[in-house]
Amino acid sequence: MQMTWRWYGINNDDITLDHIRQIPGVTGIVWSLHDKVAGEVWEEERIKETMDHIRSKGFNGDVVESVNIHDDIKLGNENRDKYIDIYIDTIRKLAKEGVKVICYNFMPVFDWTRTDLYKELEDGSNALFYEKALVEGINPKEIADRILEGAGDKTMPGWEPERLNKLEELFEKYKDIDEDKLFENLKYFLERIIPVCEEVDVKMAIHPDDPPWPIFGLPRVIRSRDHIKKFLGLVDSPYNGLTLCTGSLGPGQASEIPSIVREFGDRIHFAHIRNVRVYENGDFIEVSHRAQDGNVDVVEVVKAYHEMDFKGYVRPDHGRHLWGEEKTCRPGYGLYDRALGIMYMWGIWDTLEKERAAK
Ligand code: CS2
Ligand code: MN
Repeated sequence: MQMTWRWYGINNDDITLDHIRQIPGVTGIVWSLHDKVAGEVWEEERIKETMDHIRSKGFNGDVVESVNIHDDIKLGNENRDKYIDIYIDTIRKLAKEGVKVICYNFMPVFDWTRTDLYKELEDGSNALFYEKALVEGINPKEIADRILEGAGDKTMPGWEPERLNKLEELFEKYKDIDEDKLFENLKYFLERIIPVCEEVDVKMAIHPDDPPWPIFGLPRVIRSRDHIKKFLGLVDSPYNGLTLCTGSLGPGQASEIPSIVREFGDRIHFAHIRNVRVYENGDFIEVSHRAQDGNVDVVEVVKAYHEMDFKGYVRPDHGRHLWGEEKTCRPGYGLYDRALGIMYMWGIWDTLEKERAAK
């Protein structure tokens, strides 16, 4: 596995590449042009500038997370071809600079959703929390306001204020889009982009929906083993692959994740690994990577990747906020817990490597 770290860019992240260099075994930086809204053109100079900076510190910039998809593509309306052309242009430009994997998601309107960004855990740290009943009864605008308020002056991918200001309009457009229709629109998108990816050798890696169930009446299509199977069949090419996120799938089916990894391993290009604790009423909170701390058995997950000799990219996904860092860090993206998570994953991986060598 190639260990990576999600970094938000020059002047957009308190954690610098010099900090990241001190975390053992991190070879790649997962990046994006975070000021770009979905559907905007990515300029070659900006891509090159970021890649050069990442490389100047000894890292690769092989993975981009994310190039976001314009809602008109998800809606399948008359503007979609224009936005798919722009997406293809970005794929080609990223390929030219050496990018290998693009992570994206196909969630209508919202990216990941939480009700509380700083919920306190027993140990005094705090983390992202989801209260199921609250989301079932609340107006989506209120959730958006909570998230934006919690993020303060930090940009939050998927929660762009420009877009959220038009929430009612957006919801109106989605009213006739059900799961089948969304799959159809996803297929249309893939059929246009995957041939280009094959030509320029860039792998697409869709991220599961978070939480893995429909919210606010919006369909969600990447949320279980069966949905993943269907997705991979839409265009059966290794370039049409997955970002397998244990944290996103966790609240729905934590115990099945190791078998999902084994089943779809050859189509997983990027692994997000983290743990969640799921309560009986469906609420969940993000916890440390340690298997005992939550419902995702991270030891079994890493074992599954090791068995298949996984050569793809891995990153710790979210972390708890530790030692007061919530005052400065982007929610879910502090330094300490993600670094601890990396050491946990290496501990498992290196032990398995030694065992294998001794056999
Ligand atoms: C990420 C997602 O922070 C996170 O939860 O895992 O926002 C992810 O980047 C997107 O869904 C992928 O497009
Ligand atoms: Mn993830």
